[in-house]
Amino acid sequence: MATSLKNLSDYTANNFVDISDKRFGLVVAEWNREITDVLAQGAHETLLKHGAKEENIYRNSVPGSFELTLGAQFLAQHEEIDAVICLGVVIKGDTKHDDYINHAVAHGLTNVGLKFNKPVIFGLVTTNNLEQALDRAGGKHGNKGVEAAAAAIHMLGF
Ligand code: RBF
Repeated sequence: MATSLKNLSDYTANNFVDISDKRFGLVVAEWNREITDVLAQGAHETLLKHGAKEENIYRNSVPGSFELTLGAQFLAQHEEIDAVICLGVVIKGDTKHDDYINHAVAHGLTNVGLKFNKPVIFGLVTTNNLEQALDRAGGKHGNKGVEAAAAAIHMLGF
């Protein structure tokens, strides 16, 4: 489904489990920081809104989205972390860097989740331009950080 047809108001909290004792790792890329900060804020607020405790949310930054995978692994390997939420913004440029980064992160995060058997959420906003990224970080297409947090809570109830 195109992201334009789905935004943060779409997620349903009906089946959310009690997360008051769950511990969350947030891994946030510093590239495009003005945008990733908004994603992180959305994720953080969503976790609190659904019952997570402030002291159970561990935020870490990585230089760029490519490093989200290793950052996720550093957190996921700790038994006390229940879910990891990875947030980054990759904007298409003149070269194919975006393709390489996006595919590497998608595969990497999939592997970390499978290796540690816990939710590792792909909150990577991949866009053609800055405007599309802003639209997805508190703009007209919602905040993908909110949706990433909702996905983590959903998966904890699996
Ligand atoms: N990281 C991002 O999170 N978003 C980007 O849009 C982004 N663009 C990049 C473009 C180029 C040409 C390069 C070399 C790196 C870029 N990075 C970006 C950084 C990348 O994720 C990583 O931090 C560095 O390549 C160091 O491993």
